[in-house]
Amino acid sequence: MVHAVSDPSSSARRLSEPDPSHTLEERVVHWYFKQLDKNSNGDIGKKEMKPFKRFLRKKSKPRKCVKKFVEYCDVNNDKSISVQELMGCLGVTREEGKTD
Ligand SMILES: [Ca+2]
Ligand SMILES: [Ca+2]
Repeated sequence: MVHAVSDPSSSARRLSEPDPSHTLEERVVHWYFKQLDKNSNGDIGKKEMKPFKRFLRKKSKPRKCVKKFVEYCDVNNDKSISVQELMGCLGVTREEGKTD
């Protein structure tokens, strides 16, 4: 008897496996981004930023810093935060050859 060579478990597992090239921080930011991006359009808009601001307020003492922080995050000034911008402002960037 000849068996068909197929292993459904291996292909199913591949999807759920995290990308090994991503650092833990990157995965956390990606996860956090997904939580904030309620309409899944790949950007954190003004309304979606509210929980993030709340989180920042807990972390930082002077309130005006929160506004500055979001402005600082929004590199291209489109009033929404992309996952790259979020990673950048949280310090989770992998710029090769940059030691600072
Ligand atoms: Ca969104
Ligand atoms: Ca932006």
